[in-house]
Amino acid sequence: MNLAERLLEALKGYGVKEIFGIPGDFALPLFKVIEETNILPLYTLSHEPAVGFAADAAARFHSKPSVAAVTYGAGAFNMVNPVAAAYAEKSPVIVISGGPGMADKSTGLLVHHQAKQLNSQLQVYKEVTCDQVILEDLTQAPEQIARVIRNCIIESRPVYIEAPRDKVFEPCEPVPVLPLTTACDADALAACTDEIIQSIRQAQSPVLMVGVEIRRYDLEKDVAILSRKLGIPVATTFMGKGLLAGEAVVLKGTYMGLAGEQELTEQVESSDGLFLLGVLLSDTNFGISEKKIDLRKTILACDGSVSLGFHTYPKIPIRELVLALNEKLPDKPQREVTTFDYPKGLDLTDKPITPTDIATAVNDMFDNYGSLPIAADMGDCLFTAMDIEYTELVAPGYYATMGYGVPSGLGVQAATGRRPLILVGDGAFQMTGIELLNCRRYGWNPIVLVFNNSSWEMLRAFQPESAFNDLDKLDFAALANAIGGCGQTVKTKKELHVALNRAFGDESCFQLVDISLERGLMSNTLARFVDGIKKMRKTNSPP
Ligand code: S1T
Ligand code: MG
Repeated sequence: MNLAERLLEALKGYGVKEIFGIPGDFALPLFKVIEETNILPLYTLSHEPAVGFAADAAARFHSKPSVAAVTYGAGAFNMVNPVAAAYAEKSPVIVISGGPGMADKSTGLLVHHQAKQLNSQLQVYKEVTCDQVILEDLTQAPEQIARVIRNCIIESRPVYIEAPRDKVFEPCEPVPVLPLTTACDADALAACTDEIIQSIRQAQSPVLMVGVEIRRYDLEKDVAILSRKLGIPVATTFMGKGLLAGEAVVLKGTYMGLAGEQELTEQVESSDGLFLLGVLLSDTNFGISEKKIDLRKTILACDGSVSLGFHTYPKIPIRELVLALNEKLPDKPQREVTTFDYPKGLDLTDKPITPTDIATAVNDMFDNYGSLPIAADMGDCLFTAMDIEYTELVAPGYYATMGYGVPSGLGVQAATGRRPLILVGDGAFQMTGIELLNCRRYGWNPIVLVFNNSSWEMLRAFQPESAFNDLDKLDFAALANAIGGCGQTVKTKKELHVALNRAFGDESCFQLVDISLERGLMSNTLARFVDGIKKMRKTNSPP
């Protein structure tokens, strides 16, 4: 078998289920093998940022790596931002790039698609991946491929593999299967779990806050068991909204500091036993805490270590930690499972629509048709999603890049076969919304809600005096009809309800509802978030 076949065989063996990509001359041999062997399905999209976002979302849903395959130079550089987003949010994307072969490198001429140097691309990708390799020596390639894929899984971060085009068809040995467990000192693990259990038992008001790592390491069921054994309330971070969906836990909601539900904010910030499990300490998770959370009083398990107060247990992987805690803790009777109320029952009037009406209307649809997994872009659509009933959600909650919504929704449907609900602002839709033209080829039928306020509203909230936040009022419904979907424009609450009913009821193609919103309107959550940020900036600004 040749290098490409061995690589594909290994990817499949380590749990990869699909490849997203766009070929180019440096990658044509690789894509030829991908297509002709069909070891893994290939989904080509229209622009490389979408390839990266789709693979990111697929990886988040699988809790296993997904592949973004591109050509050298123009393709790979186009995808740096999505891979940076995946790195920041710990999504295991495997970047595979075609590359120049020896013949290309020895002409003495500048190679097309080359930037500064031939290895400039590798240098750039070193900044947004946890491991990298250029497969130049096929005697080493099997071990190199195994090492890089394993690191992608263990660290739950992107990795970079460059396959020179003159190597793809060369014979190659099988890629070894490496163990995916990581060394964990048993005594340290025992001491760490004892200390965690003791500090939670001594606390008056312990709270378990879960973050994205419990999904990345496929631990949601184990963490649900842990929360029941600990018998303490659970909250998610902003990034972690949607975690534990469907699990029987005492879930109090999503912590958002000043922008969140006051009672939960108080419960988290006054806790004397806050257990942050798989939580990234990002500004979007904790940037607008009403009271500074004293991290010295918290237990933080993330990135392979556990900190309690002023001391840290290094090399305690989160999987081993959760399983050891569950092993030690006795079962407890299941307490009531809290369900928190979301806005429902949209009033069907001819009044204009507000962002929170959209959440209400979606909640009404979920009651009638069942809930859908949600892919949200950056903008008020993501803050509005906080008012939508608890379901699985992929969104750039920390890295906060626009352009994520539509491609990630396509990635969710490719990865899971489930119809996604995509929430996207008009500004973000202009970046990657056109990727919907790929739906017909693959039979994808997402429901896309465009928050059309003809504005970069989130920016206007911080800098209202800037006219550049005014966007043109575009007809996205007409665009949808032109590229194989069904588009509807709505201006009133009643029209919104009718259009959503039609969209949820029609699975024949992708459905786009172009929702007219007035400029200057924000969801309740975004309004509180903006106030919180402004308050923090005022407090922290020099006198
Ligand atoms: N470019 C990219 C790729 N990502 C970004 N996050 C930004 C720029 C900055 C930015 C925001 S929010 C925002 C921009 C330009 C406006 C979003 O407009 P739209 O999609 O219409 O949503 P809404 O009208 O609800 O704001 C964040 C703060 O960085
Ligand atoms: Mg907008």
